[in-house]
Amino acid sequence: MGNRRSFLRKTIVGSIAAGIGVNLGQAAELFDAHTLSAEGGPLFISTWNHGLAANAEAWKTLEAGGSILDAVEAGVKIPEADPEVSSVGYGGFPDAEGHVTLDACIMGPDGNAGSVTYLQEIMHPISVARRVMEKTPHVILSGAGALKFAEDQGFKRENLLTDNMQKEWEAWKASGARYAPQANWENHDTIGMIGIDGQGNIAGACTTSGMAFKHPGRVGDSPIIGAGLFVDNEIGAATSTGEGEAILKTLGSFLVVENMRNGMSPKQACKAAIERLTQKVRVHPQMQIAYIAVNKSGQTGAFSLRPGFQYAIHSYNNNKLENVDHLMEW
Ligand code: SD4
Repeated sequence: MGNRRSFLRKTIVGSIAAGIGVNLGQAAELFDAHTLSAEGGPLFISTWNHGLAANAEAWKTLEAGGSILDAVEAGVKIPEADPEVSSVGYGGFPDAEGHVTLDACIMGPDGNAGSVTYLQEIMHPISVARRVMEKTPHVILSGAGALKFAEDQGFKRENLLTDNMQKEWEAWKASGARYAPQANWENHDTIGMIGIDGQGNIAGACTTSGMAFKHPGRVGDSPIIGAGLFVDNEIGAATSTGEGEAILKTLGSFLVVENMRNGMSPKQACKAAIERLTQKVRVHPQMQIAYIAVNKSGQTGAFSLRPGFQYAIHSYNNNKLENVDHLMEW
């Protein structure tokens, strides 16, 4: 972030504190609340509570001089490598045959994008997606081809199925092995992150192990540009979490960005995309869907189909979880 903005912020926060008799922390909060939307970033938002650690890492990366693309990649690598996060990367729920299969995509301010689907044995699918974007003329590589590309690029093959997940899978098999979409798993699921830097450049990343016990070969919304993530550097960006099939059928993240292009705020845009989904797709009792979005001026917003979804917002000195309004009850 620019030194000029950082200097200005310090000066203004000092004056606010002196002028209205609050401490520096309170003044900083006031400043951030009232200037981010006017001046844009830096700002990171991420889905679910695992977004807090991801945002913190993204912020650190940007502060150390990384690009906004570097920042979102570094951010989502935190839950990818965390065995306790059961919905992303290492330690994620396996498919019906006990294999952890990963989907991820990344999109930059220049409109370039890369993606991997059905990738196995690689800890950081987001980094492979970035290589697809930067090193190939393609957007998506899948399955065995994506794995071969990753190995050619120097990524190491690793076992991503933890003992805990092996037990979960065995218990699921023993219980009759019926697939049922499950959302809001311990308040974390797919991580989708959007970042906007001090110059207003926007990038996004989305990575997941997909729905637990899914059919082998199944690919969700998360690695599909326009469904799980979409960035338009002139307008804003959106990313999604929840039952990928419904998001795919309505191209949800693209729709949110188009709604913002047509004048809606990020929250209105997310709400309208959830409403569209309920008109076009059969909504079953376990379905959860959520979108988060940022517009070019750094306003954020989110909306979910059902209660329980939260997103993490990181602005200056402040990384917090925000509750999100929903359309219908469970
Ligand atoms: C998927 N959207 O694969 C992802 C997973 C998820 O709640 O977010 N589940 O469909």
